[in-house]
Amino acid sequence: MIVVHHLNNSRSQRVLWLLEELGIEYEIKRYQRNPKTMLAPASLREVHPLGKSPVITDGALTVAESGAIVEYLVEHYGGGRFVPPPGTPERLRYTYWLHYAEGSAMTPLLLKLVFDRIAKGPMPFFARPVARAIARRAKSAFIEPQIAQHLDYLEAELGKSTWFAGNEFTAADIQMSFPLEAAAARAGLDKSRPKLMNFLERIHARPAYRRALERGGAYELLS
Ligand SMILES: N[C@@H](CCC(=O)N[C@@H](CS)C(=O)NCC(=O)O)C(=O)O
Repeated sequence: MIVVHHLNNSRSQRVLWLLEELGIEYEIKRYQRNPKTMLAPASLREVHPLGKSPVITDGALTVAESGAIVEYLVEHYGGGRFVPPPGTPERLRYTYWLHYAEGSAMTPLLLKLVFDRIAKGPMPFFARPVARAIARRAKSAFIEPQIAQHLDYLEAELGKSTWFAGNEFTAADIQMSFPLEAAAARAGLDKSRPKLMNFLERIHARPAYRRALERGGAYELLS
């Protein structure tokens, strides 16, 4: 039996969604973030040394890192579904988006989250104006232009095909959902990029996405 070690408000939601799309049985073991630090509890390190979410166990096997989990589940339980056939241009695009989501898109989004927190976090009153000025400068000079460049690129890519890897929905769309949801929640993705907003609407309407939310619990996007 597959067990999803599920941290509240996390990327693990994507794994629940994929499992629902695949229609296979799984269990959820829940972990709660520390409300102050937002870090996962130490008990998650008993599953995998990094103690990050998502992580799954399948019998004796432990698989961490969302891209690797997606590949594992599609390969072992997909029966050819949610992945383009090997050797096709769509398959290469699929692999690209599977890596891009965490390897490229999440970097500036995470930096934005960190600098937003620095500016708002507790500190001596005399340090606050300096910390705020540094955070503002880092965001305006580097982070926000980077996010805008990624979002423009993604908007253009979704002008070429219905889904990220081609005209069929694949697990790469599931993997891409997190950076786009994070961008909509806290990094300015809005209706000025209609193809991306339409992508979000389409995924949110999928019955499997809704079932995953029901089982995992509504989530708020953090990191
Ligand atoms: N690239 C990793 C990122 C894993 C990650 O950072 N997960 C966050 C939740 S979305 C986490 O576990 N945060 C809590 C912590 O770092 O303690 C993946 O895609 O699996």
